Order: sequence, then C-alpha cells, then structure tokens
Amino acid sequence: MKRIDALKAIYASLEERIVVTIMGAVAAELQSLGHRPNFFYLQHAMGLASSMGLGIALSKPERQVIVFDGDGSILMNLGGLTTLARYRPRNLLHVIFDNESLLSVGGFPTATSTGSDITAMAAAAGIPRAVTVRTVEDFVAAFDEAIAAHELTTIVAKVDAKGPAGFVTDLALLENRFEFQRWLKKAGARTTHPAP
Ligand SMILES: Cc1ncc(C[n+]2csc(CCOP(=O)(O)OP(=O)(O)O)c2C)c(N)n1
Repeated sequence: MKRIDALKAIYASLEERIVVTIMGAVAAELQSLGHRPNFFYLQHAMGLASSMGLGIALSKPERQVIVFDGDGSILMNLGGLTTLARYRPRNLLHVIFDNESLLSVGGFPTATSTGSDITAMAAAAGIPRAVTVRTVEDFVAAFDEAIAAHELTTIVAKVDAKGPAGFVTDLALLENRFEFQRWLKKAGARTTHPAP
C-alpha cells in the first residue's frame, strides 16, 4: 500500500476533524491533497504528534482527533503509548504509517524492519483497539470502524517506503500554528461527535 493512496481514501472524512501529523513525508503528502485549517503538521518535535493529539483529544472530547504518525516517530516515544492507554480518550484515532524506515531523512531502516511489532506494543500498553492493515481497503475499513466504535484505537498501516520527492512545503510552521489555534477556538462551540 502507498501511504498517499491510504490518505486519499479517507481524506474526505477529515473535513470536520482535528488532524495532527508528524513532519516530513506524511505532512507533505497530506498537504498535497489539500491543506485545511484543521490540520496541524508538528515540525521538529519528532515522536510527539500522538502526545499533542492526546492533549487536544482530552480538551475537546466532542471532537474526533486523528493523528498521523510514523514508525520511526512512535519508536522514539513508546512511553507515549502507555500515557494514551492510561487516559484512553474515546475520540482519538492514532494512525501509524509503518514504512519500516526513517523515510524523511534518507530511508534508514527502523526496528520494525527487523520484526518489532508496534500493534502488539500498543495492545500491551493497554490501547483497547489495535490493528495492523496492509491494503487500502482494510485501512479504510479499520478507519471507519475505529470512529464508529468511539474507542481509542491504534491502526498500524504497513506502507511502502516511498514518498514525495521533497518534504518542505510553503506553509510555514508559525502560519500553520496560528491558523490551527484559531480553528480550534472556533470549533469549541460545535459538536459533531458527542460522547456517549
Ligand atoms: C528529535 C528529532 N530527531 C530527529 C529528527 C529528524 N527527523 C525528521 S523526520 C525523521 C524521520 C521520521 O521517521 P518516521 O516517523 O518513520 O516517518 P517517515 O519519514 O518514514 O514518514 C527524522 C529522523 C527530528 N526532527 N527530531
């Protein structure tokens, strides 16, 4: 599966949801499909997209939060899985695109290329729903099921170690930060995914 195809397949459903991504290839690919003010691309702070997503999910329980992470990034913040599991926000969907590589900095292999299983680690950390998918069809099904289940979910999507030619876009970090903050403030009043 190509990550861009997985992103394309669920892009339409991101419209009213809060989206946080890691930097590099994932951010560039999502932006290539069309930037929205509810998308935040966490630059530099490698590993912390899921932690940022956790904070937002806890402070906006009425909104679905989606984090697009990478294997290299989550491997730098495995303790974050235990914190996610401890707080268990029902409105957080954690997607980890596992290309077994640090693609954005040259493609060095990560530990998932030698057998480390992030889905098993997420489940062992206490994440209530954790699945691995290998096709776009399975990814879309897992994505929709996670949102319908309204339960903290980790989806590990095994993808090819391929991405865009360049990872730098013309959207500056500060511009994205202020735009996203304004959107979050406005979004506070709306309720599209009420807690049960
Ligand atoms: C603390 C820190 N270390 C290293 C980097 C450099 N860096 C930026 S992206 C990246 C690779 C991310 O790998 P992964 O999460 O697997 O995503 P991929 O690039 O494969 O899509 C690295 C090492 C950084 N930004 N911050």
